[in-house]
Amino acid sequence: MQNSSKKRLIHCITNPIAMNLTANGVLALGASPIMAEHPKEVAEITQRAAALLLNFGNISDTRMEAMKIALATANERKIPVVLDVCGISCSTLRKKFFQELLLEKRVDVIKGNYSEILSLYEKDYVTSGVDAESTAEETTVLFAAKKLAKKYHAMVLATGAVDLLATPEPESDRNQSRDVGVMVQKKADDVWRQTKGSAQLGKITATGCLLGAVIATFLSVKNTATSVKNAVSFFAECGEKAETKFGNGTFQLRLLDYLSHYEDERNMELNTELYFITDSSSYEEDEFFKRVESALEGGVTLLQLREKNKSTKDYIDLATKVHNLTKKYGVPLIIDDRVDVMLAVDAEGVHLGKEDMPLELARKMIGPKKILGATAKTVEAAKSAEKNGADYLGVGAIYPTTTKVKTVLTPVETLRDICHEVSIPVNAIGGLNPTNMDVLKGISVSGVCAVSAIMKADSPKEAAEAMKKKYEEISQ
Ligand code: TZP
Ligand code: MG
Repeated sequence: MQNSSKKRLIHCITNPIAMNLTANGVLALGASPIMAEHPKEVAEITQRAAALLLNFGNISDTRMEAMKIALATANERKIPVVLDVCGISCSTLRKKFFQELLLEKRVDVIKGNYSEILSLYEKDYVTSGVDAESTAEETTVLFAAKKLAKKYHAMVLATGAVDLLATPEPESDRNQSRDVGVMVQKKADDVWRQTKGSAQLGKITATGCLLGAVIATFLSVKNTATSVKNAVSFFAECGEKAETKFGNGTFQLRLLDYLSHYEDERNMELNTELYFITDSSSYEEDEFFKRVESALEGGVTLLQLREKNKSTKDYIDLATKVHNLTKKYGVPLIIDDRVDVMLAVDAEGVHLGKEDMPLELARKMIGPKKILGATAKTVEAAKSAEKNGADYLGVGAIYPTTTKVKTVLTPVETLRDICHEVSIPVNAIGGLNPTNMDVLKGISVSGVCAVSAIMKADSPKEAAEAMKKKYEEISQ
């Protein structure tokens, strides 16, 4: 994860059958597992954790007590929580405990297989064991998942041959953390399905429980529906790659191997909070690099190299040097306009406007893992960019820009509507600086973009710090 040498702690209160695999899976992802479950120590542990996993498998009195305490601590501290309702369809005790646990507290994700999710919705639904095959139709499970998402204000993941994720309906008040705030304001029918995975996952005990921990680990970086989708997709891909004719034991080892390739395979995390877009036109190269590095020191989370007048060769040369700097700070580099330059320097992403390469084509060329950014000035353009593969949107100009960019102003009302209509991060852009960002208050933008406020500042570092601080203040 970005700029962090310290590993994120993932607190897993789970069943003994799953503990070893879960702990190894979290380690494979580069995070640090802790399986503490003594009721007298869990509050202390949870408060230091970056995410909490509660798993109902093989439940015991001790773990039930520990889960209540850990969940209260996680809610207080706004720590993301995944609740795996393992085995709930065959146990009245677990059903009652679920109701008790969620009476006053909330979780971010409720996860179960089709039977488990159905049994939360249909009071009389009972199965004979934790691995019970469900014959339920996808549409029936989806209906239940949507209702549950609304009732518990949580994302509901139903796993099966087709994995289904329902996200909750909009809420009037923005509660919990900022990211949850973004998530709950989305459309009611925000449903996601995926068909990837391997039947061999079902041959190893506790792989489903491990997925819960993988989701918690992804949520520990960013608490959004996108993180859940990425976790589920990544896990399914690891399962597919691990498939082997050799046997179940080898499959389990291969699964852990692929999970441990996560750090190499993924791009750096997309965090658009403070998106700095460069403009080298007024500076000698040395001064330009000094300013870029100073901005990185100030906590920029995403950096776009934006060159309109350079030859291909000069663009590539500059991008290579800037990439060396951004890598040092663990910040993804986005190349403006040019898919070829992005590919040439293996930057983390590319940003495209409506005159540039169409998004679907760009996505095909850059593959699924690179970051694809798009400019959108209307709700319609935003929805179509999301559909065509964009990972984030830049929306503006909110204020007139002092750069040479020719752009029309975008009303903040349009920005607000776009934020409601798409699930990907939306950033505001155009003339923004710490003194005029209050206009974004109450709009669920995922971050702000700036050229001049940082590029032209006496100290880009201090300007970046001030902008980040202001963004944090307005996004409370
Ligand atoms: N798109 C809309 S406004 C803009 C772009 C690229 C430039 C933003 O620059 P500044 O200096 O933050 O106004
Ligand atoms: Mg462009």
